[in-house]
Amino acid sequence: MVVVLAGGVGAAKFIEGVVQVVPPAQLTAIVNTGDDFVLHGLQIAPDLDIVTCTLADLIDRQQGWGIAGDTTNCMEWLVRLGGPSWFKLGDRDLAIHLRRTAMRQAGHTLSDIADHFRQVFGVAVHILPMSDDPAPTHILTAAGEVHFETYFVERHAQDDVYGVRLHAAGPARPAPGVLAAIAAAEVVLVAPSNPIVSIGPILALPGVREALKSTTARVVAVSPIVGGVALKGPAVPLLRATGHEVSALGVARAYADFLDGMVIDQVDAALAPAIAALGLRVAVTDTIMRGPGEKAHLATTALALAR
Ligand code: FO1
Repeated sequence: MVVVLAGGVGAAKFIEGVVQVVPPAQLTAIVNTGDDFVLHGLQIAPDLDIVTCTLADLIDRQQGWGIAGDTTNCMEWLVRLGGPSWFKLGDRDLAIHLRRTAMRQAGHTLSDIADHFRQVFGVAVHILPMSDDPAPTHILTAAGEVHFETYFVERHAQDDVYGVRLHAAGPARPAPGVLAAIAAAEVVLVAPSNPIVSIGPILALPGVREALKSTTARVVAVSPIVGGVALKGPAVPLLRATGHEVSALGVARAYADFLDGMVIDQVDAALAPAIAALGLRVAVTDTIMRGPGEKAHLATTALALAR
């Protein structure tokens, strides 16, 4: 069994590589739910939907989120009726959120719903939300404390950031199966996702860091920082605001207590000795996932480092 700790777009592309080299039914993705929020009265779960819809080949590949070829009739009327316009939700995407909300109201857990959706969409990879409890990530900014999606999408990540508050709704527990999957895994891969707001919320759940330290699985991360920049999203200001060096070495240090190995990009080859000095194995390769070949290559490199 292989477990992948996952955020959104970068993780989904990475898992597309892993399923080329590992039977999908032997793979479990543990997905961040810190981005989840309520809009138009609907429960939105961006990273779960991005991972599920990417693996189902339904995703809008240009954006990395939303459904390919979706229409926007409902959103246009929601805005016309005075609703918020800053978070774009297509008609089919809205159906997912309507159904999720109805199932939550009927008493189903987020885990039940994630499993139902992945089966409906024909995804063989097991998809576990990190928690069934609300665990919103808040960003502490010059404009006040706001939900991650408000900071990132509504306010275009323009505010100065002073800190991050994970699980802002109160204590959250790992979803059923999360700790067991890590304990039983042969390999745990940390996807090239934002270490602070995508992987950070998973690591902050009680027992997860301990499970990663005590598992017999080899734990290997792929650096989401390449040449000092993030391929996508606001990792740079968030790493800086939380006191981390903005580099593959900074990410390695943040994970060093549970990590066995790290895959870094070839442009960061000079950092390999410093990462190895943390006691980690290091693989240096092209980590930019342009197409299926590069995704498979990255997955193979990470698995080889682990094994
Ligand atoms: N990201 C945006 O930048 N703008 C949007 O309007 C937007 C809508 C959206 C709808 C559904 C969904 O599943 C994701 C969506 N995202 C949008 C992506 C999302 O904000 C982030 O990329 C993730 O939360 C970070 O992983």
